[in-house]
Amino acid sequence: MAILDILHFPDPNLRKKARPVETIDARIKTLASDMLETMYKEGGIGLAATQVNVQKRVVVIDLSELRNEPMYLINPEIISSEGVEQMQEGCLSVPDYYDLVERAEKVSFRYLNLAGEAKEVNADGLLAVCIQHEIDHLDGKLFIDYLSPLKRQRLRKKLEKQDKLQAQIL
Ligand code: GNR
Ligand code: NI
Repeated sequence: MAILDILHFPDPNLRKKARPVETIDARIKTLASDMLETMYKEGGIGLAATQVNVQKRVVVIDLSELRNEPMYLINPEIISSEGVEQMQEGCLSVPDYYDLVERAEKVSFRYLNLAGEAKEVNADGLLAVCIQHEIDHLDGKLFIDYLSPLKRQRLRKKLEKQDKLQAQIL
């Protein structure tokens, strides 16, 4: 088990598109469990491999209060979506910033679990938002891409400054 470093916007690696997993081998299982541990430590509800600088289509999610209902999603895909809903979003790659994003209200998605079994889920509410947010990461997209260029520019400046200061301390 290991805690992984999470990339912060505007790191260009967050813009890379992740490749599908071909074989769910020991390396993928280690990656997924390290991602889960990292997500728990940072207090997130989801994490995409892109955020830990691995360009593979692997996502972990846990929406439970007790942090004991992990979902490991390999090659997740949205099959269909309906409706529109706004929700306040945050992202571990955009620390300390929250804003409203409009997304599909309900989605059906499929994925492989760590045993390689195909699963299909109909989701609404937080799970629907989270899976859309995580698949966006795998495609190099961030929730702040849905905001105005001005807001994004301000955030870029703030986070660049913050991460530069952090680098001096470390
Ligand atoms: O922890 C997270 N919370 C969250 C809240 C609303 C919408 C999406 C999310 S995902 C985020 C963790 C993260 O950055 N996942 O990529
Ligand atoms: Ni995120």
